[in-house]
Amino acid sequence: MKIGILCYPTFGGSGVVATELGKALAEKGHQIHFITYSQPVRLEHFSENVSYHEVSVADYPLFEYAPYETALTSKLVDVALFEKLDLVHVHYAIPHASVAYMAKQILKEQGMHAPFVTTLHGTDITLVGKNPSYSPVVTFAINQSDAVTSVSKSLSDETYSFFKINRKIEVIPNFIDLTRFSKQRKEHFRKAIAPENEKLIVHASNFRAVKRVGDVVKVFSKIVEKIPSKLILIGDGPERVNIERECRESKFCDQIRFLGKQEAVEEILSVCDLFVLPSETESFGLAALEAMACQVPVITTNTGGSPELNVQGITGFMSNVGDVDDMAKNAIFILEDEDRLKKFKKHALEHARTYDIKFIMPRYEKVYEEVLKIK
Ligand code: GMT
Repeated sequence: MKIGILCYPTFGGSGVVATELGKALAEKGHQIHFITYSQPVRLEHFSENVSYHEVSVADYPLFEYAPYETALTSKLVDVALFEKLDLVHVHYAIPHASVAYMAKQILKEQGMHAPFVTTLHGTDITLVGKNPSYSPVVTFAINQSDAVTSVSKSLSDETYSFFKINRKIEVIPNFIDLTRFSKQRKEHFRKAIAPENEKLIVHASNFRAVKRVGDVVKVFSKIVEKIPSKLILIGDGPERVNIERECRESKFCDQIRFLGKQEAVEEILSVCDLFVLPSETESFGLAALEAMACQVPVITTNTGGSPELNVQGITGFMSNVGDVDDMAKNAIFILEDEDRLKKFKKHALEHARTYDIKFIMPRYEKVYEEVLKIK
């Protein structure tokens, strides 16, 4: 199949899923065309079946806001016609689903049928999509999609309960490439960060308010009182400056390292003992799955799609949002006993294996096949 993919190219779950899925489809022989405003972060290497088409937005003094959607639609139309795309897969509803709808109408006028699949990722529904500035368009574009998927049952339930949706939403969870995300021998990293063999606690995110990174630090400050440990914070985003300020003023400053954005997250995860993701909401929690694949148990909240991924008492623990005492208590329980820690690590990996891209990618292919049957 010839598939156009629209996504956000930056660090972030939806872009990662879009890029990894596109790469895997390409490996299987499909021709993949990424259309976005900069090179997707995980699209590092040349691949015979992958092309990247950059969208440039022509500016004009009249524009207070340059019309990215118009430029993206035009680029999609151009690529679809020239490359003879069979279908378009859009990741993150805003603005990609309405862009694909518009392109479909333009292409129809030119005698081409270009169906589109919309994958809902989370904040496009739970935070941004609900905003009245966007919700009518999001509702319309979801209903007009030729197929809709969501990354968890919780997200699909939330979509049905908030928007007037008159069509099926298929749940296809996030996935993991276990050839990349697996425990690697990086003992020298561990030595450098934790020379006294302290336990390593880790968090990775885009440091947006929804991630509640402040809670990670609170949980860590309780753990470190009982168990010698270090905290590694991976990623960057709007809240980082505040968290960094707080940490600099805390007595644990020396035990906390901010690593910023990292390409090879799996190398760092490989030496860690516990991942903390205390988000306000998390439609799936890809970062937690990546940790589990590297044999790192997880402490998450019990909201959104987290209970679909994190098995209470087996792969880690879940607590109510903001309940840092409970999170710390559970973290200490996992870390204080070596045998118990080993068990949690083993179970985290076993569970992560069920999300192997090998099992999940064919489910998207099936959706594409269904869509192509409908004319
Ligand atoms: O977590 C973010 O803020 C990034 C966001 C995105 O759209 O890039 O991630 C969402 O999509 C991921 C991939 O499907 C999910 O694993 C994340 O749970 C989801 N984030 C939230 O729901 C907050």
